[in-house]
Amino acid sequence: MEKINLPGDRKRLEDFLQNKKVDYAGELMENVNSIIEDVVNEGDKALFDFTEKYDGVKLERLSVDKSFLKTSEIDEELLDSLKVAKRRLIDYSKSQLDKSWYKRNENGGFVGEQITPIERVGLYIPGGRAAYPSSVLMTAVPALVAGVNEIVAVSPPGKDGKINPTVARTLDLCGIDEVYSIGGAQAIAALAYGTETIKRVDKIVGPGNKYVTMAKKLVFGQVDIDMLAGPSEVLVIADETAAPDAIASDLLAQAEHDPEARVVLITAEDDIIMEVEDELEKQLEMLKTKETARSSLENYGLIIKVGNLDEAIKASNEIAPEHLELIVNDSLKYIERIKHAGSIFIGKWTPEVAGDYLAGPNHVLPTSGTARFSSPLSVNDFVKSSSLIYFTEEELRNTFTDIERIAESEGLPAHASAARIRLESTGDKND
Ligand code: HSO
Ligand code: ZN
Repeated sequence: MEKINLPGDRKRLEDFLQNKKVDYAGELMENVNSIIEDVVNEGDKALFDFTEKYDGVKLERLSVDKSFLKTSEIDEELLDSLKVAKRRLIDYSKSQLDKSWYKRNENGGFVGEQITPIERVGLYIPGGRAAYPSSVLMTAVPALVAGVNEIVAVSPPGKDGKINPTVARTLDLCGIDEVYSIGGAQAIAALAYGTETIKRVDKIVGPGNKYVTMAKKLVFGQVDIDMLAGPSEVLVIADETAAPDAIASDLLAQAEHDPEARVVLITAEDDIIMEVEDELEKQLEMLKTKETARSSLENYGLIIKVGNLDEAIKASNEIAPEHLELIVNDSLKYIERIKHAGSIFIGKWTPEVAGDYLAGPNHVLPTSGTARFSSPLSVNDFVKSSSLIYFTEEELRNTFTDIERIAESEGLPAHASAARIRLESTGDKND
């Protein structure tokens, strides 16, 4: 892992932050745009063609057999653990859900918000290395709790034309039975615009590779999307009380996701740095995923030596990491000073992986510094609100002069009269 000192190596931190930005222009955009156009123009045919080209398999049909979802092989104990995770996620999502509200005014009217679920949502579940059952739960559960009527999923097929069996059974665990074995930008296009077989959705959620992410960016507006996810990140702030082996294993847990995963350690302690580096070497050797993890650490790993905890927090706020671990004495004391982070893991007993699987909060989190302005995926991403306005005659009498004045200043006389005429009208007397 690269090592820098702060505040001295400020320039290097800036490069690191710059390096995290995903390039959403150029060739990638053109390629993905042309995939989307083909799906819009040719529908199902384009989906079959792209699946053959990119996934190397000739599909007979796009939709996944319901019986495959129900009967795919899964370890029964794993299924039990997924049920535990699901229950805890449901619980968290329920507490999180925005409720409709009304506020009466003194004239007997009210204003408020009515919350309604989005009708139809598409979940993108990656294939290959990132075909995680936990990501099925993280995207499906909040949609279920929000009351979304139709939840469909897409996931790329393997060479046998089938989606990952564990993913399939987890979808079944969530009661999702409309599933298509397509992936990549073409799947996003199909969800956004619809084809002969696939009815378009209102919102697409879930992580994917850079093609998927670019496609989500390009279809935004036609549909809503959750976020643009970059490679996963963890940042650990550690003091002298932190256990180096735990720090190292948390860094590795992120690094093993992706050769481009970003892992950062910030500490004021030279001893911690040395011991963590030793631990990393030791633990890496034992990992099946060591190649991926090593390449993440070598290319994107960063150790930042600071003078004290204040500087550590300042640097962390600048980085705005997806996951932030506070492994310091009296950790609760620092929570409010963390301004930008997707998810904050507090204290030595809280490994980031608890959040990946079953703590309750969502593991779909803002990456690449976007925690500065966005939040974890939540049940509230699956609802929307309509504002409610109920005026009584009194309330209108009270306010029409102001309405009139503003309308006239905007040069809109029909606006002024729409407020005035009701008070002068002798017609309809109902309320
Ligand atoms: N740490 C990943 C989520 C994940 N981990 C899924 C294991 N499975 C990004 O938040
Ligand atoms: Zn993870």
